[in-house]
Amino acid sequence: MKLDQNTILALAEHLENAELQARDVTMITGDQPDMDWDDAYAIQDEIKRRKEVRGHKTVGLKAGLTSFAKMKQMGVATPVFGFVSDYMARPDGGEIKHGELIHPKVEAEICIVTKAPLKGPGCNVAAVMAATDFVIPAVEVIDSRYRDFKFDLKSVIADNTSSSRFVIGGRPRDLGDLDLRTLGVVLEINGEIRSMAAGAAVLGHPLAAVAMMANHLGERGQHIPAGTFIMTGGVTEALLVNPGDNVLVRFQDLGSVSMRFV
Ligand code: 0L1
Ligand code: MG
Repeated sequence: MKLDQNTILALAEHLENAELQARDVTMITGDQPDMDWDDAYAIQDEIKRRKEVRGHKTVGLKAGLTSFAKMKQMGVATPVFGFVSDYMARPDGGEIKHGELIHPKVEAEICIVTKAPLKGPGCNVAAVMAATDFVIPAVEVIDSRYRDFKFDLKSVIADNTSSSRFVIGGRPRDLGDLDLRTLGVVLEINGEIRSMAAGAAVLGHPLAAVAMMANHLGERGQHIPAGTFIMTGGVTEALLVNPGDNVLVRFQDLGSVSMRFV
């Protein structure tokens, strides 16, 4: 680690305030060019600690930048990992207040809930399959706190991978009834098809993102507990939304997820 504890605490407060006040900020590595990956995750951990101290529950984990489309969109080659809190959840078919966010984008995600702990290193897709309780679809609303989306990966990790809102919908299905690689996803905004993809867009298999997450946590002496909701990453590129937009995502075999931005 390159940053001292006071700097980590100050940067976590700075980024969390930007999230809660829907105020954009400049990329933090601009002022902290020596910041390393451990510093970035330490800032994210401190943001999680701050939320939990205020009584918010951490209700899920997420992998981000896992699809070839998103990696291309963001010009990166490595996934990132973050978390979602209880207050970020919105009901399927409900409203999301655009004014509470900076410049939200939507992305369709194949998610799982685990029924057994997953521990790295050495976690692979088969181990994740054995630990999967059920599959469920969601739409993630990401909202980078960085002005004009100008950031690098370390800044994104510190900013809890742009987590802001998420909507779980559709219906839970057993993994054995699905082929997540060929599972099709169609994303519409205001009735217009804006993006289409299959599950294999996420690292060849969406559960590969979960294996990478378990291995990432294993390096830090952590694991994925049983009963964890995990978002495997957007299958498509992320799409900007405006007030008044209706978003509908149809997931093959899993039903649909919708929301309206007001
Ligand atoms: O969920 C994600 O894919 C995280 C994306 C982080 C970068 C961004 O805000 O686009
Ligand atoms: Mg995502």
